[in-house]
Amino acid sequence: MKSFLELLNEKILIFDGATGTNLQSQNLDADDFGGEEYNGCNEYLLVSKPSAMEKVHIDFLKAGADIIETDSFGSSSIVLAEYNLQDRAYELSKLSAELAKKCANEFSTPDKPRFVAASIGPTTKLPSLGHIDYKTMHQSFYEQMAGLLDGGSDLFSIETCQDILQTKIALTAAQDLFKDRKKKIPVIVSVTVETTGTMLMGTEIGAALTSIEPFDIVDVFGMNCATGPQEMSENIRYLCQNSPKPVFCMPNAGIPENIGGKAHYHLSPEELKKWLSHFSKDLGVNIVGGCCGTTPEHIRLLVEALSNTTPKTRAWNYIPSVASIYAPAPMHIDPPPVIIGERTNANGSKKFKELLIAENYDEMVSMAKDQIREGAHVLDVCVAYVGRNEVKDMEEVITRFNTQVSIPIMIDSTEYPVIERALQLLGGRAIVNSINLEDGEERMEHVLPLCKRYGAAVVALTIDEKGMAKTREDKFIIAKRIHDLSINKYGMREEDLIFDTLTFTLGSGEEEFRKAGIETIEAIRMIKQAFPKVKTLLGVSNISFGLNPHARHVINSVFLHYAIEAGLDMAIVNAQKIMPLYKIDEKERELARQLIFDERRWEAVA
Ligand code: THG
Repeated sequence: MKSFLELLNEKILIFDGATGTNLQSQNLDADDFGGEEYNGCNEYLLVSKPSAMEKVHIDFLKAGADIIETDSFGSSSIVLAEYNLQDRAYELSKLSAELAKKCANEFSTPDKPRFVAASIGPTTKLPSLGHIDYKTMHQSFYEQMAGLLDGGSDLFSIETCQDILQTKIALTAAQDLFKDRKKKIPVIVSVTVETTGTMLMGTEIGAALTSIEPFDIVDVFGMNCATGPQEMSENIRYLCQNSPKPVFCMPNAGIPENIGGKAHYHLSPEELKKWLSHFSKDLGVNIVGGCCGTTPEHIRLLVEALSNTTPKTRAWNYIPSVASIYAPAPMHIDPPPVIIGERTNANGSKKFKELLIAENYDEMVSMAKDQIREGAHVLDVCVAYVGRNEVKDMEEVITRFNTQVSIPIMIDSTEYPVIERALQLLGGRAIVNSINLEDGEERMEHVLPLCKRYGAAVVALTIDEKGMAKTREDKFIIAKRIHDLSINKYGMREEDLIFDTLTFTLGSGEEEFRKAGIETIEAIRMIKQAFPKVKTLLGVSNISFGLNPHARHVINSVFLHYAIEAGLDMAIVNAQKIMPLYKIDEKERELARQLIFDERRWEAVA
C-alpha cells in the first residue's frame, strides 16, 4: 500500500471535516460525557462514549475522506487540566489514535488507503504572552504526541496554531519523540489566520512560513480554522507562490455567526467545493478538508470533485529569510545591505550596558525601537556583562523583544545556555551570532544542533585554532571548512549560513593591519563566488575602532560601500550613522578609500 507521502506526490488528498461540530450535532448530554465534571470534554468521550466519536469517523470515511483526524485536539495535559484529567493525557491520546486507526483500517483498500492524522491543537495557552514556559509546554506536547504515535497515527497534524512560538515548541517535542522512538511520521503544520489577516499574536503568513520552513520534520504547511475559504484566499495564494512545502487548506464552513450563544456555519458544501477546487486546480493546494462546521456532505462533495485529480504544479519561489513573530525579513535585499542594529549590545553601547545594569527593560525596548525607526531590519542583541547572569538577562530582554520588537533578532552570545534560552523564547526565525573554529569544532558541535533544533540561521566567523584570519586566502579556507562541516556533518543548508570575514581596525596604524580592510573585502568576494547561496556579514564599526567619531563615520561608510560591491549582504552598523558616498566630502571619501585599500598616498592628497 502506498504511503501518505507517496500519495501526496501524486494527487490531491482529502481530509475529513469538523470533529467538534459533528459531535455537538449528536446532542450528547452530561451522562454521555461521563458526568457533569467532564461535560464538554470531547477527548473524554473516548472513555465515556467512544461510539460517538466512532460515528464521526465512520461518517467521514463513508464520505470518502483519505485522512481522518483523531479526537485529540485537546488531549494534552495543559488542556485536560481544565477537567482535572491532566494525568490521563497519554492514555486518552493513545485511545484516540487506536479508535481512528481501527475505523480507517475497516475502510482502507490498496486502491484507496485511509490514513489517521493525529490532531494536535494549540492548547489554551500562549507562550509568547508568558502564559506557559518552554519546558512545561514541551513536556505536555511530548506526552500527547507519544500517545498519538503509540496508538498508531500515520501522521501528525499540528493545527489551529495561534502563536508561532507554540508551533515551534510543538516541533521540538516532535523531533525529540521521533529521535527517542527511532520512528518518524509525516508532520503537517497548519496555522490559523484570523479575519484581521494575521494569526492571533499578529503573525503574518510570511513570518509563519519563514519560522517553520527550516524544520526538516515538517512535510506540509498550511492554514485551517477561523474563517471560510474566501477570507483565506490571499494567504493561500501567498503560500502557493512561496512555500517549498506542499500546501494544506482546511477552512471553516464560513465565518461563524453567533446565534443564541451558539456558533452557526453557513457555507454550503457546494460553495466549499467550489473554493477548494479553485485553490487546488488554479493555485496548487495539495491537501484540502474541512474545519469547524463542515459536515460529511461537505467532504462527500470534495471527494466527488477532487479525488484522483492532481493539483496545479506550483512554481514557487522561496526567499531565504528570518522573521520576528510579526513579519519576515529577507537575508538579502536590493540595494544591500540588510541593516543589523548594533546598539542593543552591552559591549557595543555604553547606554545599553547601563540600562542592563539598572535592569531598565522598558528603555532597552525603546533603544530597540529607535533602531527600527533609523532603518534597522534586524537587531543584534548582546547582554554579556561580567558578574551578571547572562541567561537570566537574555531571558528578561528576549521575552520583551519577542512581542515588542517588530523585526527579527540576532542572538549575540558566546554562551551555549544563553543561546538556547533565547531560542526557546523567540517565535519567528532568529540568527545565532556566532560560530568559529577557535577551539576546533567544539563550538559548532554545541551551537549548530541548537540552530537545527529551533530553525535558526547562523553567523560563522573566520577564526580558527590559529586565531582570526588575516589574509583573504586564510579567511576563505576557514569559511570553506565551516561550510563543509556545517552542511555535511550538522545538516545545515547553504542558505542558513552567514559568513563574517571580520576585520581588524585600521585605527591602530600598525603595519601588520594595514591591509585588514581590503583582505576582508576580497574574502567576501571569494566566498560568494564559491558558495553563491551563503550570505555574508560584517560588523562594520570594527574597521575604525580607536579613531575619532567623524573619521569613523566616513571610514565605516566607505568601507561598507566597497564591501557591498564585493558581495556583502548584511551589515551590523549604527544605522543612524551610515552615510551614502555622495553625502561624504569628496576629499575625505578619497582619503578613506586610500586607507582601506592601503594606497598610502596621504601626503599627495592632503
Ligand atoms: N561580527 C559579528 N558580530 C559582532 C561584531 C562583528 N558583534 C559585535 C560587534 N562586532 C558589532 N557591534 C558593534 C557595536 C558597537 C560598536 C562596534 C561594533 C561601536 N561602539 C562604540 C565604540 O565602542 O566606540 C560605542 C558607542 C556607544 O557607547 O554608544 O563602535 O564584527 N558577527
